[in-house]
Amino acid sequence: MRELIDSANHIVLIAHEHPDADSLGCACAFYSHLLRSQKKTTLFCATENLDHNLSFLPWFDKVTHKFPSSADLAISFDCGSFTRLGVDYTGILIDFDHHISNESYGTHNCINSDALSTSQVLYEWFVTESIKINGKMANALYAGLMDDTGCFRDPLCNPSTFRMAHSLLGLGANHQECVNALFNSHSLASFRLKGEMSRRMKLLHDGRVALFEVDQALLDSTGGRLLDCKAVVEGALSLKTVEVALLVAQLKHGGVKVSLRSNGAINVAEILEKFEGGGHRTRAGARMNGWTTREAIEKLMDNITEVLV
Ligand SMILES: [Mn+2]
Repeated sequence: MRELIDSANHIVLIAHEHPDADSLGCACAFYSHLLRSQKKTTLFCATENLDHNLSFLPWFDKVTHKFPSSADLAISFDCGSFTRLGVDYTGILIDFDHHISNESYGTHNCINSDALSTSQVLYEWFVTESIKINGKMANALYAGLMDDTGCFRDPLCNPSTFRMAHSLLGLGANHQECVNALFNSHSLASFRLKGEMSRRMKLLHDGRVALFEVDQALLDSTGGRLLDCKAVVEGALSLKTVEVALLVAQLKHGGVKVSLRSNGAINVAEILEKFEGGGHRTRAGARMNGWTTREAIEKLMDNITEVLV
């Protein structure tokens, strides 16, 4: 893989559509790394309106939404499936990822589904390859780890998670900047949305399942975004009895977006794989085109009920 990178003339680094700090952070970290080689490099993301909370990531302003035709190597970060790239690229592709559901769509794949973030996969690759991690790279990788572990609250956090965090902080990652941007900067709209979603939350199966149904009217009346809903769903896991939290959100142009979170007891990626979704044991998502929220809730609850022992 190192040879591929060394011999390429124009490398494109791809963050997935609607990127989070893990995907974009990795791409930015790799961009910082390649800048030292003075190689032609493009930072690409198909989504035009990036989440402004991510603007603290290094080289955020360098992200372009037009895929360069002269690229002879692409590297994708945190894209669990080929469609998440948001571009029909057919050349040589290196795929760095940690999704269990990843189907190894790259021509070269660097996937570790035990890693809690793609930034962990990338960090370990940098270490193996003896690539020096500068302060900008450290901050971007730390942001990815923090985001994907829910600010280190994921029950799967383990000694290697904290060893990596410790090392990155030593290399110049800024904890305060990352935590403020990723976890302490809510919009008023998201706050209002949280209140309304909490009020409407349904507890099922003796409180073991928290169900959130979100329609367009709720998003419109609060001004909240789909992205804001996910944090609310994750928060429901802090309720003592809740093992699984389910969000079914109506999409503007039809179909529904599903997010499923678990406290680790149940593998939610397995459930959503049946609906062409995927993710991780504790966090998974799916887009169900052509489904109404009613139908989706019914079918998903059937599947959840089956695995609740
Ligand atoms: Mn990730």
